[in-house]
Amino acid sequence: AHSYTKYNSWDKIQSWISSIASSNSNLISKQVIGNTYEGRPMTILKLGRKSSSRKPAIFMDCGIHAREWISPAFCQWFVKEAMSTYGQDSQMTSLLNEMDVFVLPVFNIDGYDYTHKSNRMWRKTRSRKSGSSCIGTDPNRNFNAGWCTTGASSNPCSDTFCGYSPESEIEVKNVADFIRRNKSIIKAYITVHSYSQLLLFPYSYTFELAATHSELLKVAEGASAALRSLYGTRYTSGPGAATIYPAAGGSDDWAYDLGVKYSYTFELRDTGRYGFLLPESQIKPTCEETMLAVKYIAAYVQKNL
Ligand code: 0X9
Ligand code: ZN
Repeated sequence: AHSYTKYNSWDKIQSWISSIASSNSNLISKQVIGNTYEGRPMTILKLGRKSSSRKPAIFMDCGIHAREWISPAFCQWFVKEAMSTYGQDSQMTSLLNEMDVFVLPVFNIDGYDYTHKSNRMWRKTRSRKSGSSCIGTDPNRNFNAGWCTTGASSNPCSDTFCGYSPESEIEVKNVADFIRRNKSIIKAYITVHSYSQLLLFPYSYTFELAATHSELLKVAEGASAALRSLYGTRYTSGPGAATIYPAAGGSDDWAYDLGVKYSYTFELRDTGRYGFLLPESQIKPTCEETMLAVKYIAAYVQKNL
């Protein structure tokens, strides 16, 4: 059965998506933005009080990289918490009254499924192209942001393969199309990865500072402090290139350059003891502390609409 404190398979997450949406039909609507390479539906949950006017929104995705299991676990936790605290917690109530939150629980579904069935350490998508026997593209190297200029590989066998062209991956194209279509209402972009305990923001494709660097840093430091207040978990914040490594083609840089002013990449627990194999006993504390950081960013965005 589905559990918020376990790493659920894609099949369980898929039925969870249907059931949480139907049991909260006042606050959740579902939208399929396309299918993955292997044909699985990519479903976005829109959380928010129904409104006749188009509300400003936050977009959040989890599971860009297949093996980072704590990430989809967080998106599921976020949706659950949003539903159970709406009407109780004043910040969540106000957030969902005034804004919508688009949640894509698993971005790279084919890869995620593959990590459950065949290779736990798989990172990329599962697409194939004639001419190479190697499988998959790194979806976080496939966005059109300095594409394949640094920290990415043009070798299809590499784990950081940038793909044959920007948005060559159908999953990337589906998400980019959705964000472009909703560009006027999307005020923040949050993407959840693991591991390293970092809160990153643009840029990663260049060492140049973003035009709004100081504001991005200030919000990241506030969010990290909120996160740390619960269990003392330390996060480092900063621009991707200088904080982790230069790497082009990432979703955060792409969304920022499109005009989404608040664009963040979380790298959740831990710092390497377990790495991608974070024990299930850490799902609850990790999700609880991360909620505080995401809510901090959301509150800031809401206040500055
Ligand atoms: O390399 C990545 O894609 C991310 N780290 S991970 O270990 N989860 O693979 C960091 C992404 C930072 N942002 C960009 N490179 N744009
Ligand atoms: Zn990742």
